[in-house]
Amino acid sequence: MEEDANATSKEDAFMKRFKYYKSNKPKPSLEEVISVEKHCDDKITGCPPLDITDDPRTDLLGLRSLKEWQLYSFKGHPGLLFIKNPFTDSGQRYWIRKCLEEYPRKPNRLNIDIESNLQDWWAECFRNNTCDKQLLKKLRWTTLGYHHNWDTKVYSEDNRTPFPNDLAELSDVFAKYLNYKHFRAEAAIVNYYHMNSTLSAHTDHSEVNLEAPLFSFSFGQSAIFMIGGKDKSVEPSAILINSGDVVIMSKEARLCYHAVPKILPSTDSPWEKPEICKMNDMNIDISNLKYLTEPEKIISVMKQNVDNQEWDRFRNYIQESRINMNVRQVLNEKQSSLQ
Ligand SMILES: O=C(O)CCC(=O)C(=O)O
Repeated sequence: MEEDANATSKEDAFMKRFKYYKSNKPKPSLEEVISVEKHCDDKITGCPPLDITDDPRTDLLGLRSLKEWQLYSFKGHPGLLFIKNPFTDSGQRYWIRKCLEEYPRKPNRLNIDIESNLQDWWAECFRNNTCDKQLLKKLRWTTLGYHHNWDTKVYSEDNRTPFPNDLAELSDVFAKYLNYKHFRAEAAIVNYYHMNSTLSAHTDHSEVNLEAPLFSFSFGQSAIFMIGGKDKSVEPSAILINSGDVVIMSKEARLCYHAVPKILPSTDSPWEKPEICKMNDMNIDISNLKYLTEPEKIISVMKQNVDNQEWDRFRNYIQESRINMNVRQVLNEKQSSLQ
């Protein structure tokens, strides 16, 4: 009997922690939450800077020079990697705006499609120059490329639309940095969280290719990200994710249970920093682009974003929300379709 009770409590290790961090009354202690800012040396290892030449695409994609990137690994979670905000402040504005204004347009799929099949969610939210707050709050996810099927969890060729070039290019910079030479971004889920949102425990196992890493880019409010093992009995760790941070689930960590039990108010708003005004000094080198055919479109959006008034709608949203772009490769290296 005692053994049974133990077994149940072991199985529930992930869920117990999830409930603990999710709770509002009482509020959880954040003491055990691993943060790269807190120098948790017993849990995190700062990786020495990789011997890498800079990537000419960084400025254009709103990234700092690779030489400045800070890469971490986690002692209890082999394959889990973390890059502390490698984005410039104008880069943060760019990607936040893309996730709101462009990615939720058709032909991409949205959670609200079942009730209202909108061509352009963001434009609809601001139709007639008024803000439809209810509609703004309703968006929970957008899918890109191979669309994740939430019921069957199976990707299919007839549920696929073009993957955005800029996000493919961004993911390629990260893949190259980590020496994944053949990574191709083919599917993404963009998650939209409000202050009371959570994402329950799950594994991402629908992709044919489970060797390729999964790249997770976060912007806006902070979050507690939990990651455990291949089943829920493994005691998970809780990690603080701030705006701009990138989590990479590779190797052993690729199929581990993970969840987001809590959104926390961010202590910094990098998307508000005055560095944004330096747009004209940017060193734009468009050589070596792999997916982007119209880099001038990115420059144009970045320039528009300098205008604080124009950026106001995006600011109002992100001040109370978190956005996460979760990018995967679906196919094996030599495969060109699921057929
Ligand atoms: O929001 C996050 O940090 C994680 C999102 C996630 O796990 C997913 O989309 O599968």
